[in-house]
Amino acid sequence: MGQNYQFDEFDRLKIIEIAHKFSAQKQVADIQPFGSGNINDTFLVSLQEAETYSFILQRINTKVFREPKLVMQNMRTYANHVRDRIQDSPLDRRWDVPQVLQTQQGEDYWQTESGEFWRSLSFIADSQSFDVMESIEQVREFGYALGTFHLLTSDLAPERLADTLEGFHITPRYFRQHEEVLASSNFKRSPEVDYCLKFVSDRKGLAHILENAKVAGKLPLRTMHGDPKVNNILFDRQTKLSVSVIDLDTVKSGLVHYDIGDCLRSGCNPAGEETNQWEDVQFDTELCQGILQGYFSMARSFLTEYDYAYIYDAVRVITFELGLRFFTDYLAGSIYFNVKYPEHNLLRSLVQFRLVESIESQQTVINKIIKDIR
Ligand code: ADP
Ligand code: GN1
Ligand code: MG
Repeated sequence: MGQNYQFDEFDRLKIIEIAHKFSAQKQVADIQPFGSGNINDTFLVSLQEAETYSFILQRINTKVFREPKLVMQNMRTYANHVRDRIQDSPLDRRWDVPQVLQTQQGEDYWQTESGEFWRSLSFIADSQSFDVMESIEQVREFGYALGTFHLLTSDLAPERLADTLEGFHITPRYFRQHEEVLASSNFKRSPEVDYCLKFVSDRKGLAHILENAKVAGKLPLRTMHGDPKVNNILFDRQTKLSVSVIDLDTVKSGLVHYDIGDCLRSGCNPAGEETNQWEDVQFDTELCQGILQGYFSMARSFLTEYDYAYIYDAVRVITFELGLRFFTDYLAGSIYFNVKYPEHNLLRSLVQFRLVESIESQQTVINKIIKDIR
């Protein structure tokens, strides 16, 4: 819920008490809801002794991540791998990985009696995240960050990572879910709902493109991030360079194409995925070029011919998939994504579907960009 999270004095005191479990006996001065994630509840914890020192405290959404201990296990596997790899071949610039902080009992998490699952992460200093990209220089850095993530994990065998969210980014499964919800829920019809229903039924063919390429052996399973959207990348406040890829809950075995697609989907939509003006949403191909320049600068060493051939499909499929996920969640009564008002997920799906239309209308331009700068 991030900054949407409403909490009273009772909650505040309870959360401060939990923060103390991770604070290595230092006094907690304050906690503040932080960031704008759609899944977990995130807080910034400040300690009394040093004003600038702080850490991140998160309540994992256990309705989404049913086995949060596996999430923590993956975070360790990932962080250790990247630490070793950077030690062996250092990058020529700042690159940080959030560290899992332990409780005073030496655990990676704290579970409350009611079953809430809390964890803490080191705060990436002097950094900030953005909900919308603002310039070509910034999107180049966004692409560079994902390329760095993929390069650093290109030798992390995906089998070493647990599956923290079954079915995540298997587009045909979202179609099946959609059909089940349609059959069982009593949703309200409106022109927007009808537009979305038609949009989905017109694009059934999209669901299998990447999965078929996987089955045919064209696209291999690799370590993927799963959620590399704009605000999961941190930028240095001074240099403006990207310095970290965060939100590691979905790091697991999968197709890097879902990542490349998601990076382009979220980085090339200047209106942002929370805009009210969904009819004006456009996929910006100059931003697309900037992202891919940054991404390819790190990823050329491991990308194959097939990888390049599926980039256009990746951006179209993942954008459609997210629209479908928002729409299905709206029809089901908003049980997955955190929302601020009842129609929130419907509006979010309209934004993504409009973006799909804009991507489709610029297929030739996007493919030319990929060909020219690969
Ligand atoms: P969610 O899964 O809900 O999206 P995130 O892990 O992405 O949760 O955290 C939400 C926001 O909190 C991020 O977008 C970022 O702004 C901030 N954040 C999370 N972890 C860190 C960190 N280690 N250092 C600095 N900021 C962070
Ligand atoms: C969620 O947690 P957050 O806000 O970074 C979602 C992503 C979606 C994204 C859309 C685990 O990401 O898949 O693309 O919202 N994460 C999960 O904003 O479902
Ligand atoms: Mg996030």
